[in-house]
Amino acid sequence: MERTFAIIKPDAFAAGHAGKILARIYAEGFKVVGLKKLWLSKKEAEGFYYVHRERPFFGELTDFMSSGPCIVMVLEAEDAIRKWRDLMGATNPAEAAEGTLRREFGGSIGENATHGSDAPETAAFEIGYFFSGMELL
Ligand code: 3AN
Repeated sequence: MERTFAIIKPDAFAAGHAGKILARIYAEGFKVVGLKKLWLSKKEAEGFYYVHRERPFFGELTDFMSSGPCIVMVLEAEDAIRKWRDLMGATNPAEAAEGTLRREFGGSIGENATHGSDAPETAAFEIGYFFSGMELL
């Protein structure tokens, strides 16, 4: 079993899509090991996206991620990292495959409804950024 870190981003949460996204998560066979609603500060968003600090969209991305509440989750499944990225679809919703979450709920490359870790090291950092061990029993 593998764990990955996921976010229902502020755009999807504000649009009322959290319930539908969670229903897909359960339907695809993930176990939801951790879940909480948060409203990130700009600083917290910058810390989370630290690896992207040199990218031109860093300011836009961290403004958006701190613009409203989101839901952060730890999902468990076999091959969870790849499985969750497949379910999300491509970063740009316009390029995401039919049936993926970003295709259905994403509005643009910046406001794309969901986040998912891209590798085991990233998942470990991201899970630890938001959850203590005791919250993931
Ligand atoms: P992914 O989330 O699919 O792994 P990354 O790691 O390339 O994509 O980018 C991290 C986040 O940065 C994306 N989820 C998206 O919200 C944002 N982002 C990526 N590219 C752009 C862009 N060209 N303009 C604005 N935001 C972007």
